[in-house]
Formats: sequence, C-alpha cells, structure tokens
Amino acid sequence: MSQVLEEVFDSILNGQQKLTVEKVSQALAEGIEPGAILNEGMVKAMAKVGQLFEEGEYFVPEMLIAARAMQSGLAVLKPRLVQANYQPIARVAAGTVKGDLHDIGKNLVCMMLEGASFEIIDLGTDVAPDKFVAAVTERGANVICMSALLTTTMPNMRNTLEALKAAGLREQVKVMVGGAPVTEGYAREIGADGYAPDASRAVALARSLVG
Ligand code: B1M
Repeated sequence: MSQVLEEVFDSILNGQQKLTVEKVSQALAEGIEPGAILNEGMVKAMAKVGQLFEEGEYFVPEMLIAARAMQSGLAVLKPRLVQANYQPIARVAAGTVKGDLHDIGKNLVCMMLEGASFEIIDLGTDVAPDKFVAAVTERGANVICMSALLTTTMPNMRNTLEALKAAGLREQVKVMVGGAPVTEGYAREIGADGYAPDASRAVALARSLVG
C-alpha cells in the first residue's frame, strides 16, 4: 500500500476526522484512483475497526469516531465517484432497514448507483417497511435497495417484502438486498430479486434488474 493510503487507513482507525480529510485530499492530488482510496484505504480501515471491536479492543465510542472519520473522507471522495449531468436509468429508494443505524455501506451503494446514472431516493437509516412502500406509491421508486448490518435487523427485509406484497406493489418494483450478514441464499429465501456483496456489484445488479 502506498504511504498516503496507509495514512488514510490509520487516520480512520484512530478516528481523526480532519486528518482523514487531509489524507484523502492528498491521495487524490497524488493521482491515486478514487476506487483504490476507497477500497484499500477506507473500507479496509472499517474492517479493521470491526475486528478490534470483536477482539474487545475497541468499544462503541471508538467505532463511532472511526465511522465519523470515514464519513468525512467519503464526503471528499464523493464528487470523484459520482459523475455530474446524468440521465437517470431508474429511481432507486435505498435505506437501512428498521432498527439498524449503520449507514456507511448504504451510503457507498447510493454513491456508486448515483455515479452509474441511477436517481437515488435516500431514505436513511431505521427505515420501516411502510416507508419503503411510500417511496413506491408517493415517489415513484422502481427499485428498492435495502441494507442491513445486524443479524437482528435482517428479518425487516422480509417484513418489507411482505409489506410491498400486501400493498399490491410487489410486481411493479425490483427489490435488492445487501450488507455484511446478508447472503445470496438469504435473498432467495425471502424472495428478493437480487443480492450484491458490495457497492460495485450492487451497480451491476441494479443494471441487470432494470435492463
Ligand atoms: Co456496529 N456492528 N453496532 N456500529 N459496526 C457491526 C455491524 C458488527 C459486525 C461489529 C462486530 O461485532 N464485529 C456488529 C454486528 C454483529 C451482528 O449482528 N452479527 C455490530 C454491532 C453489534 C453493533 C451494536 C449492536 C453495538 C452496540 O451498541 N452494542 C450497535 C447497533 C446500533 C444499531 O444499528 N441499532 C452498533 C453501532 C455501530 C456504530 C453506530 C458505532 C457504527 C455505525 C456508524 C454508521 O454507520 N454511521 C458501527 C460500525 C462502524 C460498525 C462496523 C465496525 C463497521 C460497519 C461499516 O461501516 N463497514 C461493523 C463491523 C464490520 O462490518 N466489520 C459493525 C464499512 C462498510 C463500507 O461496509 O456496511 O458492510 P458495509 O457495506 C458494504 C457491503 O456490506 C455492501 O456494500 C458496502 C460497500 O462495499 N452493502 C450492500 C451494504 N449494504 C448494501 C446493500 C445492497 C448491496 C450491497 O443492496 C443491494
């Protein structure tokens, strides 16, 4: 890993918001690909944070300040990941399911989809099934994208699919799911139209669903 990417990694791990912004900007100025900054510096740092949490070295406050540093770095990277002046392919309503406050992965998926010419309705976190339903009826979403990071909140993906069915909307909307504990098998089991393990494959999946 180049020195500046290591510094990006360390600044996130240590929750140094200002330094992360500085180092991400420096990496861009040095001509490093935004995708490499994201995957090699930033996403790896969050994986390390998760590992330290599991090992009992980090606690929730450390996870939180690392997440804030990550979000600040993402704000710098976003314009480079998202192209301007696009014609939307489809309207995607994206959210982290009810009970779940993790939004870094969901935000990344939104950015990548936006960069690939999808219009995004970002419903945020802790999104109840009826809010996904309303995104279809009131805002014309043709794709629903759900993220879950907790095993305890994954069942709300199934609940959302059931709410869409109960509202008579299931046939008119494509539903895709993802997030660290979610699998292809789980997606099939709950009747989703697709699963993607990461943000770039979420783009390929969305294209195939509406293509
Ligand atoms: Co939490 N947390 N957390 N946390 N947290 C995890 C998820 C955990 C695995 C940590 C651990 O134990 N190792 C664990 C879950 C265990 C489980 O359920 N099996 C956990 C826990 C237990 C908790 C709390 C319960 C802790 C507590 O309070 N005791 C609590 C729950 C709060 C709640 O949600 N109700 C909690 C809280 C938090 C913070 C608020 C402190 C913070 C979140 C801040 C934020 O998001 N704004 C946080 C963080 C940062 C993490 C870890 C360290 C990092 C998550 C992350 O951002 N990863 C995480 C450990 C880990 O994942 N290793 C952990 C980086 C991100 C880029 O990856 O989100 O996986 P990810 O997204 C990827 C893919 O999954 C995919 O694309 C993304 C990019 O490639 N993807 C999709 C995501 N959504 C998709 C949707 C798609 C497709 C792909 O649709 C098609």
